[in-house]
Order: sequence, then structure tokens, then C-alpha cells
Amino acid sequence: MANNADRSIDIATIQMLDKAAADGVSTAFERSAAMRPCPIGGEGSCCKLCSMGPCRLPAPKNRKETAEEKDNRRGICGATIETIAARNFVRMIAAGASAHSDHGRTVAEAFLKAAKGEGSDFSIVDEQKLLQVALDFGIDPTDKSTQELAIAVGEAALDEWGKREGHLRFLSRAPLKRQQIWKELNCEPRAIDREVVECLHRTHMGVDLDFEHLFQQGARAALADGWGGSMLATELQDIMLGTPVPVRGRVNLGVIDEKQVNIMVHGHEPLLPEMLVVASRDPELLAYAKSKGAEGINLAGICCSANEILMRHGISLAGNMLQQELAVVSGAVEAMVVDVQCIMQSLPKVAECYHTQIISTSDKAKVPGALHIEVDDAAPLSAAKKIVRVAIDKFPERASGKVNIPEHSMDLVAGFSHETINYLLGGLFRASYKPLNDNIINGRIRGVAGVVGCTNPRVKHDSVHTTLVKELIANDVLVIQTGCAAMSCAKLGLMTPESASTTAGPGLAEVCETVGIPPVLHMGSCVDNSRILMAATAMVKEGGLGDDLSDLPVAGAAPEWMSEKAISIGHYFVASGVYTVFGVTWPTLGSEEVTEWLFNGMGELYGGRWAFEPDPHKMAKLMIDHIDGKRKALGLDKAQERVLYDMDMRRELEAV
Ligand code: MSK
Repeated sequence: MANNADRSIDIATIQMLDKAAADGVSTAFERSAAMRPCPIGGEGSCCKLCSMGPCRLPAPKNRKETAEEKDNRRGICGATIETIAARNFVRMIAAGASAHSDHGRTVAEAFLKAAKGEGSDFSIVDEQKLLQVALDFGIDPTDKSTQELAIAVGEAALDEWGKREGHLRFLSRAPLKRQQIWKELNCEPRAIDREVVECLHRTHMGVDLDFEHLFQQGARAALADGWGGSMLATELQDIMLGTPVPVRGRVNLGVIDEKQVNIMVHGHEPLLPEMLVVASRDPELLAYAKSKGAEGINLAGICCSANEILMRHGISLAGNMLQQELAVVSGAVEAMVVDVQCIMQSLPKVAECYHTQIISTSDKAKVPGALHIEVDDAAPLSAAKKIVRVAIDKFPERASGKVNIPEHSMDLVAGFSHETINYLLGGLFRASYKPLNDNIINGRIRGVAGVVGCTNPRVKHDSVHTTLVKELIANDVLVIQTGCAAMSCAKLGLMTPESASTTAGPGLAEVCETVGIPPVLHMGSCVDNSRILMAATAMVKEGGLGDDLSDLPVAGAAPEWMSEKAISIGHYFVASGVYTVFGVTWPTLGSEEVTEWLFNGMGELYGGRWAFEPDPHKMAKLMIDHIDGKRKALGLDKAQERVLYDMDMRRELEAV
């Protein structure tokens, strides 16, 4: 048996890996150990875009290649290694942007049905946010009822995917200087679908053969994700389902309850999970569960569907991406309900060893071996009730001899939308980012880091995330998180307010204790990285920290990334001016020129740049050095004295 303690830092994960081995179940951890990654594809040097190839163009190992060798490193069509590496990277952006944006489109369609009252299970919950989005869209709310305003917003939102003229409406939310940079670089996204289609066209064999020009389109598609599809998904979900406010929850596989019917949601779209929350509390279904011998119905989840219902309802998180198979291995999960993205095809195979029913629910995603229950995205309650019944019917089939649930779980506080941060810091009547900016200016908080993204069996599960984040907060860097990264840190207890006193540096701990927040803030799911864009924008607009996102003492990271969505997210942060470090591996290492452009050249144009560093300590140093560099540029390296700054003093700082 492999030493599973080397595969994860998480006790519950190790326990379930040992159980999987004993039960004869294969997991991603084991498959990863058996599978040697292709070194040519891994560095972006393989082109399989046409049937003259695939062309494999690896760089010489352990020596610098000559100029002549590099010039000869071409595909059959003559494409250079720069073109090939850039095309591969831009296609990753296109796929990632598509995933987030197609999620956003589903939400927008459901939103419009809810607005029109067309047999929807949803309604307008956050009228304040509806008004804000309407104003951002340039819709005059005067004399409009809530319903009229919601219909106008829903129609305008859906237009963002395919409009014929203009640019995406939410670009106007960015700081003015950032908008100007995008304009000058001619990378403002037009319509969301158009940018993805143009990526695929320009990366087709024999079209755009200038790698820098390809990256301009990559930036457009990525920005169409961050300031388009993802932001629309987040905003419309908030209006329909409620904008998150701080909420307590629990995290890790120990949330699975032996005495209850356990239903796991897994995937990304929150509409069905929202109704599963309702169905799991339905008195009739609870009585039905009891009739089968269960004490109740326990809803929990994996990945971002779980993050969504945690943020709005405090529903428990069972685990992150690499824990999906392990939840089934506990032997106590009656149903795993999947929709789109990050779903392992091995789930039905794992479920064969237990009694778990895997249920697919999206018309976009069928899973061989799963039961498919079609869901109406606008009215998912009846499907949710049907799914809960299927799960309850599975409860008597549970084999007690196969049940072994890890005891380990941890408290957390989630629900930190950027509006909530505004309110928490400033209070109801003077909600603002001023206290955050003031504490950055006076040096209690050194800067802010967004640490997001997946888990990846190529590195020790959860270890890169948690080592990096612990080092950042110990150095007074406030950390904001989404996705699976958030779960890694929550499992260690870093998302409780109490943890600030033992884990954060003295300045950050003081602020956290005063406000009552954890040193690591959970901002939601993968599409909710748009909340981070909005929080950073609010910091710029508050004043005192420069006039663009690239001026802020902030940095981003995805230490254990694996998906194309992570590349799209990283690229929209970089194209928005944010220094962003990825771990694990870097997909353009086959071309020195392309890598150099992404790591440095891009910074000269966009103000943000990429970096790659798999070691979490070195990654922390890179991010802190960057934050310190930005502090110095703002003149804040001299402003360590803890004083409150008034507007005159801020203007003086900006002039430094
Ligand atoms: S779920 S994209 S593994 S963060 Fe959003 Fe986690 Fe990455 Fe999927």
C-alpha cells in the first residue's frame, strides 16, 4: 500500500485513501502516481490542431538551444514553437472562459424567467443589488416596478453573450485608468461568445501566427470571463438567491452523518443545489427518510456547488475536488448529485463498490453509469424532490460493514461577498472600504492576497495552499479565497475569527479581532472570483492606494491549480493589472520567449504579470516582495506609524 500520508496533509483524506486501498477502489491519487505526465504536452510543445501532426517539439534538455535550433523547431505547417505554445495557452483560456460563461448564461436565462414570473421557483431577493446592476447597465430605474427593472436587467444581461456592437457593460465598473489601458491595448471584450469563438478561430491551423497578437485575443476572452460571464453569474445569482452575509458552517468529510441520508452536491451551478436545500427540509421528505430508518436528511457538498450553498445557507462542505471520490468511499453517501465542471468520470466506478447513486442533472453533461435526472434550471424544485427521494430509497441499501466516516471536520465562517466586507468594515451607515485602506496605509495590514483554485494530485493535497496562506497571514497579508483553495485552508481552521490571534501577524490579528473576521476570508465559488475584482476595484475607488488595480499592494495565486478555468481566471487577473503566481507546473515552458513575455513583457503592457513557483515558501516571498514593492511605490514603506489618514494626507501619499 502506498504511503497515503505523503499524498495529503488532511487526516480525513488520508484515512479515506487507506480505506479506498483496503476496499480495492482506485482514486485520482493512485492514478496520478501511476501516470507519468507527458513532458512535451506539459510544457506546451505539442501541437495537435491538424492531422499533419501531432507535432512534438520539445526543447533540448539541460542546455540552451541555439538560435538556429530554435528557428528550426517548427511544426509541419511551419508554425514556430512560440505560436504553438501561445495557441495552446489561448485555447486553455477559451475553454475556461466558456465554462464560467456558459454557467453564467444558464443563470441569466433562469433569471429572466424568474423576472417574468414564467413558472419559476426563483424570485427577486436582493432588490438593492438589482438596482445597482441596472445602474451599471445604464438602465434608468425611474418609474419601473421591481419586475420591470428585473426584466430589463435580464434581457440586457443575456445580450452580453451575443450583442453586435459595443463592449461588455461591466467593464465600466473597473477603475477609469484600467479602462483606458484596455482601450489603448484594444483588448476590451465585445460579446462573450464572440471572444471565445475568435480564440478558436485565431488558434486554428494557419490563422493568427503572431504570438503576442494571439495573447491580445486571449486577454479579451479572459476579461470576457472575469468582467463578463463570471461577474454576470455572481451578480444575477445574488439578486435571485441572496447576496451572501457571514454564516457559520463546517468543512471536511466528517460532516457526513452516519445516522442521516447523506446527499452530496458536486459541480458549479447553484440553481438545483438551492432547491435541494429546500427539498432536504421538506417535512414530507423528512418523514419519508424517517420511514426508511434515517434520522434526517444531511445535505453537504464538494467543489463550488457546495461553496454556493455554504455562502448562502451555511450548508456543510464535505471537501474539495480531490475528495469527491473519497466522500463515496466513506460508504455513507446515498447520492452524489453532479452538474458541470470538475466531475470525475470515475465516480460511478467508485460507487459500484458501495450503494451510492451518482445522479447527473445537467443537459450539458451526462456521466456514463450515472442516473440522469433532467432538471429545469428555472424551476428545479420538483427534480430536487425526486432526487431526494432517490437518495432516501438508497438508505436501506447502505452496508454498515463498509461505513467508515472520518471524524475530522472543522468550523468556519464564510459569506464574505465584497458588499459584506464593505459593511463589516464600515458599519451599516458608513459602509466603505476606508477602514481597510486605512489599515493598509498605516501598515497594520501589509496587503491583500487572493489565493484561489483547485487541488491537484501532482502535489501533496492541500499542503501548498495552506503553507502559502499561513506564511502570508503571518506576514500581515489579508487573504481572500474562493473555490477548492478556500476549503483547504478552512479545513485547517484558518477561517474562524479565533484563528487570527494564533496565526496572523500582529497587525492583521489586531484588525481581525477588532472587526471580528478571520484572517482568511471565504468569498465563494470559482465564478465568485469576480467578487475579488470588485473588492480590489472598491479599494482603488476608496482612495489612497493609487488609481489603478496595478497600483494596489495585492497579489494573486493558484498554488495547486489544474483546470483550464484556472488559466482563464489567472489571465483575467493579470490583464486587470494583478501579479499572479501559479504553482504545480507551467504550460508554456517549452517556449522561452512566450514564457518571458507572460512573466515580464505582459507586465509592461497590462501592469500585471504571471509568475510560476511551485515552492510555497518561495511563492509567499514573491508575493510579499511584490506587495512591498507596491507599498514602496505608493510611499507606504515610510508610513508604518499607526495613524489615521485624512484625505489631505492621502493625496500627499498619492503624489509620492
Ligand atoms: S471547483 S475549477 S477544482 S477550484 Fe470550482 Fe475546485 Fe478548481 Fe474545480
